[in-house]
Amino acid sequence: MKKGRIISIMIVAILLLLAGCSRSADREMIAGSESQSEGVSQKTVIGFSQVGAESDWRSANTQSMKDTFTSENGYELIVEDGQQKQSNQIMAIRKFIQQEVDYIILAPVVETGWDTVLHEAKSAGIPVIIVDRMIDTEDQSLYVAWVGSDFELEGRKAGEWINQFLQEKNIAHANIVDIQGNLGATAQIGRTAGLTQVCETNENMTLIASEAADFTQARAREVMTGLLTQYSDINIAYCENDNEAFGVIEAIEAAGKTAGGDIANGEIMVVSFDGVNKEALKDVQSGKIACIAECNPNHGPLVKSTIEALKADEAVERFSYVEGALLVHDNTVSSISVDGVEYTTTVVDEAQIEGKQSN
Ligand code: GZL
Repeated sequence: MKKGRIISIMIVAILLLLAGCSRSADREMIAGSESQSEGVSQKTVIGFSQVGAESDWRSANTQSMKDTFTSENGYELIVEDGQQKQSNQIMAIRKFIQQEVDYIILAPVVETGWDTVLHEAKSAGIPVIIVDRMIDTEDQSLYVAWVGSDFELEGRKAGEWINQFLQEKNIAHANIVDIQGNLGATAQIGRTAGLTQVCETNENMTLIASEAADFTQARAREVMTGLLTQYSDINIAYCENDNEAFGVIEAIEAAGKTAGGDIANGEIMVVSFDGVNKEALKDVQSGKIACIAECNPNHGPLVKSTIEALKADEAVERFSYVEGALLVHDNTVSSISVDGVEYTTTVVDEAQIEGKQSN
């Protein structure tokens, strides 16, 4: 073979080799955010589009996925932080499609607006699992399973606990403000609906105001500060997560009032959701927060069993629920009933606090 031809074949071979390297480099570069595996992966590759890092619950939820989908367990997990913007989450899903991941996990910031991008994932043959909040779609084929909490039940449990507490303390009536999560999130929709349902069926509880605070401490402090100037007769602050409760307590104390259960003597009772960190449970132990409807962030194991079933072509649970307790300051109310189901309360002690993560 002529010398020139050998050289041109070698040049083509080198160019092909470089193209291959740049593709894998592109993949690492496209992955951009955290990928939990080194080098070329023979692993099951998962793209996880997370809402953001707006709360301690969210961080615990992300950690649950990282603890579950490890390289040792045969997975490569790519986590994309949506910073609470749907546009970022849609972009992340498109990256995952481009990277040809094996599965997509989506924790949707809001319920609507997912059909187009999930059709793209479906066309690419990538199964999608929804976690935490729900999506609102006519096309049930756009996702194979959902793992999360029953948020309306959480709200009804917290609302019923308030109702029982008022009766036990012989408090004839209480005015309640609802410090809501980001509007349109399933957790906000459900927790608001649960409280509303209890208020509509019990004359001792009046919902005097509802305002969104996006599940964040800073926004909740601003919202509660405004409500305290608007209303002089707030008895209970119903906070749709613990980070909001921290901000609400700051606002109550800045206004020279006390966060506590002694409503009859002017204290403002704080009720909250999540219960994932030590600070929140210490506030329950001190009485600054009277009750937390726990929301379990540990979705990883249930999502993993769903993916393992899919890999083995086995039947998949379409909806899997994680359970949560009612964490309380004292046993004024030892149990509540919702739809005929009894839920006992758990008085927070050092053991529960030790078991939680630090902020
Ligand atoms: C609940 C989750 C909520 C948490 C908040 O499952 O969607 O979002 O309660 C978080 O802390 O921001």
